[in-house]
Amino acid sequence: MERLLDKIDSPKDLKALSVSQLRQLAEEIRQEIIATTSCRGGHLASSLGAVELILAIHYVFNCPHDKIVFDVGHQAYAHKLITGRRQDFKTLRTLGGLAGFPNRDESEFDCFTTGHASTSISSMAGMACARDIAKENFKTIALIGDGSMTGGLAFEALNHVGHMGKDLIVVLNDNEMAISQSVGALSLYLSRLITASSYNRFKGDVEYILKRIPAVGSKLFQTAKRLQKSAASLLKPGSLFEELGFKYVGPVDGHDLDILIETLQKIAAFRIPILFHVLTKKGKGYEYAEAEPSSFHGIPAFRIETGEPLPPPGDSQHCPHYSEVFGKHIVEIAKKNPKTVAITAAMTEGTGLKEFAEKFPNRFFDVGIAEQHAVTFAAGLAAGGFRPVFAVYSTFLQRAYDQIFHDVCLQNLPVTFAIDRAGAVGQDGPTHHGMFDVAFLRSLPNIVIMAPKNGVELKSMLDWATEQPHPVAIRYPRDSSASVPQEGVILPIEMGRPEVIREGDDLLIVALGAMVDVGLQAVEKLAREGVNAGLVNARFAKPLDEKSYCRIIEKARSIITIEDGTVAGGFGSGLMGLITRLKPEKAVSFATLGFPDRFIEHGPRSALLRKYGLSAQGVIDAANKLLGTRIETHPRKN
Ligand SMILES: Cc1ncc(C[n+]2csc(CCOP(=O)(O)OP(=O)(O)O)c2C)c(N)n1
Repeated sequence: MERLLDKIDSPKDLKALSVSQLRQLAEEIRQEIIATTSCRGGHLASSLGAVELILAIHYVFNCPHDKIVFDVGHQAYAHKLITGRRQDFKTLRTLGGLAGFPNRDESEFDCFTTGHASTSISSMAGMACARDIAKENFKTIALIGDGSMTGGLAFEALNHVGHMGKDLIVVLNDNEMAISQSVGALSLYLSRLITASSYNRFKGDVEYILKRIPAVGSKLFQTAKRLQKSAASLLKPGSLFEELGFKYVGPVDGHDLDILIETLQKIAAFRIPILFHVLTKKGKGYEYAEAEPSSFHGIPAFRIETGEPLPPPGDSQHCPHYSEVFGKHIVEIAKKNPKTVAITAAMTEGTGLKEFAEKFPNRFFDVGIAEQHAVTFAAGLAAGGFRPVFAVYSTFLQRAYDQIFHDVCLQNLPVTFAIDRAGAVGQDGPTHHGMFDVAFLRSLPNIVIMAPKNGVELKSMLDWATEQPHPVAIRYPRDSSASVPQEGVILPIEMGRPEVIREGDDLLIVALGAMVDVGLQAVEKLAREGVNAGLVNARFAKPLDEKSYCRIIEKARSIITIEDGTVAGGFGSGLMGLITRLKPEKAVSFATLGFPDRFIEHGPRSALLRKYGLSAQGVIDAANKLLGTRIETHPRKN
């Protein structure tokens, strides 16, 4: 049977459909999303939960004239499918294919590029103000989840924009989940609104029944009403949002297209700030995602029939990822030191803190999507004599730069930052790559920045970091932790000191973290071609121990640094600065390998590393340039 979806090239095509056809379309969209994410991975559960909501918004409003901003944007697959990207949807998250999030460069229907949480109300309100100054006429709508509503930025926006009285709409997509269960007072408040709404419905039913009891019914009704009065005022729905200047509408069933469309049509007629509270089920329509919405939040490719994740290509024996190594070891550290406390900003599973949370509930804090608060909260814990470890993805730590400066580094407090997803993360793309942590942390006094070459070294670094009297950041990628085989005795971690893995006279390769593996492969290939290259595992991006580097570079004429991050202000530029300072008379040719000074697209991590020369071949190409040789190590075709 021909699908309705195959005839939808733009949201205009929706308008010709009846509501029952929209229901069929919703089902077809779900199947398409499940089929594509089963091959490509992606944000399945959130996207399944928002299908009817997205259809209803597009049905009532006129995008791209009206502006819809998706918070995070991980729920926007249905939007992509009905805005002219259906044919390309199968390329989702692949190199050169559709992005996993809304992107202004991808479509005129994506009015704002997103990926990080809690930005939608601010940006949508900015568009509303721009519209009014320019005397234009369109609607602006922010679609935000209850998890993203816990972010400070969303609160700041609510505080600012409600009272401006502008014509704008916030649609609150409440599934009572962030990645895990939503946390905090706002989440409790939203639950009370839901309960209040069932209470109000229940109250309506009671009134209906009492009034129909002959003779006494009306009296009973009056008495019941008096009794209810005080409780009812407590349960007045949406009063928090009303106080902030919004007209609160809801809560309504976010999978009921009739009610969604009817309510949105009414809302569209208003020209005031509206908060429309919608209840949805995360993972709706796919039994495994409904049963385990957290696991299906962001997933790798999976088997549709069973919901089981497929092993990544080439991963024959499972080797623990850095996050897993971190998660297990921080539990060991906490067992030994009762002062160890752990913090996450709504990423318990992703950062590997699940076991810690179960074993030490009193020493574990999920603060919600609130990275700024997490850092200052950690600083407070450290000032109170504890050893906080904030496990966070590199890209989300960017939110908290001022807090790292003002609350941690300036006071030299012993907070450990376990920076996961450093470097290229892969399919989530530029909003999620962890390119900048070394560059932005390196300029702050007091903080020490480290990167392990493998899982064993990550453990030693964690042991060391959690004993230091100052802040320490340890960065590691979204990757398997056994990249570099561990042989022999592990040298103890000493402040700023690198580890010499191999001596060599012709060329020196200094690699940071997981890039040691790339260096090792290059060194071995070069050795086969008669080039004697040395390899150093930097261990530290800051500080760089002068004595060690003085000795290491003594004979080196050509140096290549490799790092999984931006070269602009990164580790390589730090080392180059040190060498020119230490040996101004020495003529050294230098190449810094890393990601270039621009935003890096989405695609598999391994493909991105190859594309940007962070591979054995990339190092050999750089060596050729520096040494003026032409070493050919590409496999030859016979
Ligand atoms: C600043 C920031 N921190 C963390 C994340 C990771 N993250 C992506 S979605 C998400 C949960 C969002 O919950 P909600 O807004 O309720 O949407 P749902 O997935 O439940 O539909 C989190 C924590 C992020 N995108 N941005």
